[in-house]
Amino acid sequence: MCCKHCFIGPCRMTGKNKEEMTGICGASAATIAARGVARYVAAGTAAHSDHGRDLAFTLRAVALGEAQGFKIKDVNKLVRVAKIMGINVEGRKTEEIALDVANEAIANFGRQNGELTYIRRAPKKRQALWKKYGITPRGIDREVVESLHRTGMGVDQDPDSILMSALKTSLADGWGGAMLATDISDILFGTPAPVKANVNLGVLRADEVNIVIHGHEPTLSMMIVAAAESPEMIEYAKSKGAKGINLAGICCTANEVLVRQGVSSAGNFLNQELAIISGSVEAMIVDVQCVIEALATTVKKFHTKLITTSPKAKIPGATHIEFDEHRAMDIAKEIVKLSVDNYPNRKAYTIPDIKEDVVVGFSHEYIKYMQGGTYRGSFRPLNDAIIDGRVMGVVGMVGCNNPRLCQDKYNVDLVKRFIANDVLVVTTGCAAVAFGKNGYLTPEMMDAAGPGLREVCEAIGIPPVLHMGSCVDNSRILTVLSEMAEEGGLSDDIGGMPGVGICAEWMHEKALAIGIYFAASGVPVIFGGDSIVEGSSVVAKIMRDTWFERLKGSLEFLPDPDQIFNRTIELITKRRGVSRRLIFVCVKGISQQWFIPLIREVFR
Ligand code: MSK
Repeated sequence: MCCKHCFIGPCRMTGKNKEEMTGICGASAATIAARGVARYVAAGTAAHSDHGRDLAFTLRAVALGEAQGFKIKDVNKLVRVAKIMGINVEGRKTEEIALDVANEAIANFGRQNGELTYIRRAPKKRQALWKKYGITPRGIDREVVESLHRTGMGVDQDPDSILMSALKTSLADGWGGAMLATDISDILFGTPAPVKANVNLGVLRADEVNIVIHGHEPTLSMMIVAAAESPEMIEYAKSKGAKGINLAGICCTANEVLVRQGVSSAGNFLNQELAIISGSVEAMIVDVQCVIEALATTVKKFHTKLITTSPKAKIPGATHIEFDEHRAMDIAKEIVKLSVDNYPNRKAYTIPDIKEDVVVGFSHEYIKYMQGGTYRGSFRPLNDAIIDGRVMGVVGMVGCNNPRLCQDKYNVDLVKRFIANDVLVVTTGCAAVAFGKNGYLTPEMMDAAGPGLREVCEAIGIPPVLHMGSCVDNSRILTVLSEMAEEGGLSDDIGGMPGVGICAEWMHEKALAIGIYFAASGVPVIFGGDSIVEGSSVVAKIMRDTWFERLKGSLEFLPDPDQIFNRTIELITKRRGVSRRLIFVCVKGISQQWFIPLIREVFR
C-alpha cells in the first residue's frame, strides 16, 4: 500500500496492521486503494479513448477528402452506425454521412452534460441501473478529468464514492472511446470476417524483408500493409537481394491487421523482444501502448531499426517518422523503403520453427450472420443452446501477458478446461494470440470441446474459441451480450447472462478499465495474479459484493487458475439458475407425448 498523490509522502503502509494505518494526511487504506483503482481506470480509459479520438479525426479527414490513400471500406457499417447515432442517411452521399458520424463521435469526447451516444445501445434495464446509481457517463474527457480531480489529495475520501466514479469512467471507455474506435476502424478498414493466418515467431521469413508492426493503432499499419504489397516496393526489395516483403505483427496492431487482412502475427506482448532477438527483423514499427522501452536497448545488439511513428510516443535511440493521415501512403512507403534498405545488414539469425494455423475475425456482425444468414441472422441459436444446456455459458478471456507469470500458461490452462466443459470462449488482445500460438483458434479444436459445445459449433460453423479482435474490440463483446439480451430467453439485461469475464495475465491500466466496464455492464469479472487492492479488504469487498448487489457485475482477484476456473463455473451455474432450465424442459416437454402422463404420475 502506497500513496504518492501528494508530496507530504509518499506514505507506505506495510506489515500486518497495514489496514489500520493511515497516510500522514489521515487517508485510510481503503481510500488509498480506491484512489489507486480509479486512477488506473482513468489512465486506461484515456488510452483507449484517445485511440478512438484519432480514428474519429481520420474518418473526418477521409470524409473531407483530405486523407491520402484512405477510403471508406464498409459503407453498410457506416450506415448502421449513423442510424444508431440518429443521423439521417436517406438520399445522402457516403462522405456526407461519414462527416456527420465523425463529428458526432468527436462530440462524445468534449460533451459536458447529457450522456454518451452509445449508451442507447445497452439494454434498457442496464441504462436504468446506470441512471439509478448516477454512473451514466456524460463526455469521455469529462469523466477522465473528474476521476483525476476526485482522487487528488484532499478531495473524495469515501472509497465507495470513488469506486462508483471509477465505474462511470470505465463506462466512458467501453461504451464510448473503445466502442467508437472499433466501429470507426470497421468503417475505414472493413468489418472482420473469418480469415486464415499463422501465429508465432515462425511467421518471420528467412529470405524476405521482415517488417514487424507493433502497438495498437490500425491507421498507419493498414497503409504499411498496402505499401508492402505494392509492386514498386516488392521490386525494390528484390533489387536488395530479398525475395519479397514479409509483414508480421505484435500485440494489438497485429490483431487489427490479423482479423481484417489475415496478416500473420509474430506473437503477443512478451514476444516483442524475442522477434528482434531472432536477428531477422529489418524494422519494428511502433505506434502507441504496450511498446516496452527496453526495445531501444535490444535493437542496439542487432541490425533491427526501431521506428516510432506517433507524436505521442517517442523513444530515445529510435528513428522517428511521424504519421500524418494527410500523407499516409507517402509515409508508409518511406518506412517500407527504409526497412528494405536495412536487409543487406542482416547478419546471423535464427527463426524458430514454430507457428500455428489460426482462423480469426469473428466480429459480432459475423457471429450473428453465422446464425441465420444475411436476412435472418440472429442470436437465437446460441441463446437456445445456452437455455437447453448444450452450451453452459460464455466466457470472455482477454488481456495481456505479464512477466510475473509464465507466458500464456494461465490463459491456455483455463481455455482448455472451459471448452472441455461446454463453455464457449470469446477472446481478444494478447490472450487471443496466446490461444492462437497454442492451436486453439482452429475449427479442429472442436475435438477438444465438450459434446454440447461441439454440437453447437458444428451446427453454427464456428470454432469453440472465437478471436474477436484487439483490446479496444472488447466493445464487440458488449454488443454481443446486448444483442443476446434483446433476442430474449436468457435475460433482458446483460446482468443475468451466464457469462464471466477473465483477465488472467493482465498488466496494463487498460485491462483494468476493461474489467471494470464489464463489471459496470453486469458481468462478473475475475483477474489473475496478485490483487491490486490486497491492502484493503473494504475495497475488495465493495468491488466484489457491493457492485454485484447493485449492478450484477463485480471484479475480484484470484491468483490461481484452479480458483479462477472453479469460481467461473460457480458463477455461471448460479446464473443459469435451475428454474430457467426447468421452465425450458417443461415447455419443450409439453410437446412430447410422454410428458403429461409423466407429470400426472408424479402428482398422483
Ligand atoms: S496489446 S493492453 S498487452 S492485451 Fe492490446 Fe496485449 Fe494487454 Fe497490450
